[in-house]
Amino acid sequence: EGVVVQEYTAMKLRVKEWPEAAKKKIEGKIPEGGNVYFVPATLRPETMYGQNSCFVGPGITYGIYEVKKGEEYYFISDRAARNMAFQSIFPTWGAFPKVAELQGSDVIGTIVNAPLSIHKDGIRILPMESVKETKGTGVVSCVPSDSPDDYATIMDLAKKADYYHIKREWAELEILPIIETPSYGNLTAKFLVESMKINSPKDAKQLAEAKDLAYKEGFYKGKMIYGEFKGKSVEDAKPLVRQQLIDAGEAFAYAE
Ligand code: A2H
Repeated sequence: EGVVVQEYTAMKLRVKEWPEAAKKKIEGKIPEGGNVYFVPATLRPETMYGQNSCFVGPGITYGIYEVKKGEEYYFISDRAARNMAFQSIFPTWGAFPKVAELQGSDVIGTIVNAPLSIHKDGIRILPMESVKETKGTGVVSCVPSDSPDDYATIMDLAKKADYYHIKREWAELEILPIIETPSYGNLTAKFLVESMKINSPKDAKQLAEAKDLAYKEGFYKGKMIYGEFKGKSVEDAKPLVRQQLIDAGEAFAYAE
């Protein structure tokens, strides 16, 4: 990746309800009243209205790290924790206090509260095989309107719910249009996945191409059709949504 620095927006998705497998592993490790947050890293904060779930890699090892003693904990990859330790995100420079260790597969089905999402009762943590351990926080927000990877994954999860050990209704959700583009309409990811005949989240090469097209069209030609910045260009809305989330304490800057 060389010298390019990615400026992510790290979102804070507060846990409302753990599944049994996760409960066993965190028992006695998070004090009464302590909040755990899943922290997806995104380059598209302006799409966060459309979060309908959040992905982890089922085979990836994650940690829960203490950010504010007894109060605030982050669920992220160990690699992300090491980076965050040097970005003044944890209380002590260079230290990353790990209080629990879990596999992605342990947390499938967790219900979290996602800032800005239209799903006010919460969204589910779901598995995504293509999550890379080496990027971001290892946690990815699912926005199927604008991310071809997310769209292909959520379709596959709904189709093969039993295989993935999830309930079909966790993945079979309405897709909210957020951004209008001249070439791909208001559901860019769906348009590209269908027109490029991408059949599976494993079509990595085609998905990379679709992701590139979606990103460029969205950023340079997209217009917001949902949310507080409706009517503005994506280019103008992006930093505004980001700042609003950060000011509200619902996100923070994370670079790598
Ligand atoms: B983006 P870049 Cl709507 N493994 O957020 C796989 N993908 C990851 C990841 C990981 N460990 N960490 C982050 N990502 C995804 C939203 C979004 C994103 C939309 C459209 C495009 C898009 C909702 N998912 O990304 O390789 C995250 O998905 C396309 C650029 O660092 C993050 O932003 O350039 C993006 O990839 C970061 O990708």
